[in-house]
Amino acid sequence: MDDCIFCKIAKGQIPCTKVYEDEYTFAFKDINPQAKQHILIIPKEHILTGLNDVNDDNSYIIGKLFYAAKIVSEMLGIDKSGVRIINNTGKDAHQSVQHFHIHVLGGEDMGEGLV
Ligand code: DGP
Repeated sequence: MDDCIFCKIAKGQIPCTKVYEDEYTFAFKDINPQAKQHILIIPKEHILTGLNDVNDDNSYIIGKLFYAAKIVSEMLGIDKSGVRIINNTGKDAHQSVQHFHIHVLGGEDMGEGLV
């Protein structure tokens, strides 16, 4: 996807604070952090836009993203204290970037609001 900001980040065409990458995933700090630690984890390839695109063939990528979230949480030392993982899909969730991503938040008590 030529005009996708997250594709450009994963390809190194737009600078970011990279935290981790493997064969399938790329993780970097959110530009507008909502917690002390706020990492975005994306598939390197633009396979999915949102949850509505997930199917039997591509659902393995969700597991890869969560596995990367576990590794990143350990790297940042927030795995023991707890993390919150969020995916925004669509208008009501205010998804702003149409390249599937999960938010990994932690490093502080995030309260009981929003699940
Ligand atoms: P969402 O609302 O789930 O689509 O969240 C998209 C997130 O992406 C939002 O928290 C801000 C972040 N973001 C948008 N553009 C950039 C960027 O250029 N660099 C970084 N690091 N994060 C970005």
